[in-house]
Amino acid sequence: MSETKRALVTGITGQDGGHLAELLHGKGYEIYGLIRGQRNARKEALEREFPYVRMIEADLTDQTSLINAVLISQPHEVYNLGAISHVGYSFRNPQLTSDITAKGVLNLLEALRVTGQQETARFYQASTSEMFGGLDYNRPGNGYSEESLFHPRSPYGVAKLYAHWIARNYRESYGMFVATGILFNHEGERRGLEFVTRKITNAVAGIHLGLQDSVTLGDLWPKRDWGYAGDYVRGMWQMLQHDQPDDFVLATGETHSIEEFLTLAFAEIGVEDWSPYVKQDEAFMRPAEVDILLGDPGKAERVLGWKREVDFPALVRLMVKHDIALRSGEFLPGASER
Ligand code: NAP
Ligand code: F7E
Repeated sequence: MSETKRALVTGITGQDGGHLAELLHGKGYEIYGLIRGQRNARKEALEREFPYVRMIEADLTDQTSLINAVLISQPHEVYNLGAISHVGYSFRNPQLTSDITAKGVLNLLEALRVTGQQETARFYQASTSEMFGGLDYNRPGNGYSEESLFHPRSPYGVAKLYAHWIARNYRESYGMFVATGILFNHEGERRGLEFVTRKITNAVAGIHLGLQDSVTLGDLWPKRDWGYAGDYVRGMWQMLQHDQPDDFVLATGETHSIEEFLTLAFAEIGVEDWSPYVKQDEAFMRPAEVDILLGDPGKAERVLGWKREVDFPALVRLMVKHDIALRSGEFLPGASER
């Protein structure tokens, strides 16, 4: 009988962590999730939703706690999803971003190395399309690939580029099985309310239910390659099952503006002209913007057999429907616990 696989997941309380926990549980893994802070607001929700996840108190900035996490979990697979992941926040908190999103990766790789687990544990690093930056000169017509030039445009993007290269460096230096997934934007029911797609679908639901009048956003022209998070965590897992550690882009190969997202989201509640409901405020604009992101997932499709299942209209629809159902509960007693 084969040994049960053990996975250690950082960022288990985040969007991708939730989807990944479900996927790994379905595959029979023993799952260990990092939980930080002396009173993490998401801990109880996590315990309720994923009773099978074994939580380990640790923080990506605390080397000792990471060594402890590795010793407790003895992982076959490590998924490093933990990060300051909000681009706007990273401009306001650049040093914290670099401590967690950049150096935190080094801390985790070192925890594996000093505990002698670099040979048995396969490592997934959550890299990002924000490393490309979307400027004219490095923008290929058919989308960014694993070979494209990097030019990050935010403290987040810069921190992720360090993380990407230190992860690759451990693969080259110590022969570790380190895979990097260069993931384009992926969204869904678990997306944080601070990201534009969920901010919109949450507001559309609120407007539909008479709970709010409008939503205030930043720039509406930027374009993103938006996919569904459930499809993307499947790709992460596939990268760690492949016979060679490698770098893979996951994307849809389509790009859409925020205006297009607004149009589809409001259409779900029967509103054709969304302009009366959308305000703009400079507070939500960034010192440097990434104008357009478009990815080429050809390598992941060919080598891993990865394929996204949810397209752009289906993504918007599922998010609006989910938020209408969720916010309908605001009328009920106990709704403030949401
Ligand atoms: P998310 O929802 O923002 O989750 C981030 C996670 O990081 C949370 O669980 C958070 O825990 C954890 N974290 C923050 N600081 C930490 C620290 N000091 N120590 C340990 N954990 C810490 O992000 P996501 O959308 O799931 O994304 C997962 C990963 O993929 C991130 O690394 C992100 O940068 C990257 N990525 C995301 C996308 C996307 O479109 N979603 C695309 C490309 C790459 P708390 O609950 O304690 O705050
Ligand atoms: O912004 C614009 C904003 O914050 C998308 C992260 O998961 O994907 C994500 O980063 C666009 C930007 O995502 C608002 O200026 C307008 O042009 O939803 P976002 P992001 O910055 O693309 C990448 C791949 C990651 O790796 C990141 O971790 O929308 N925008 N108005 C707004 N954005 C926000 N958040 N809020 C607004 O009100």
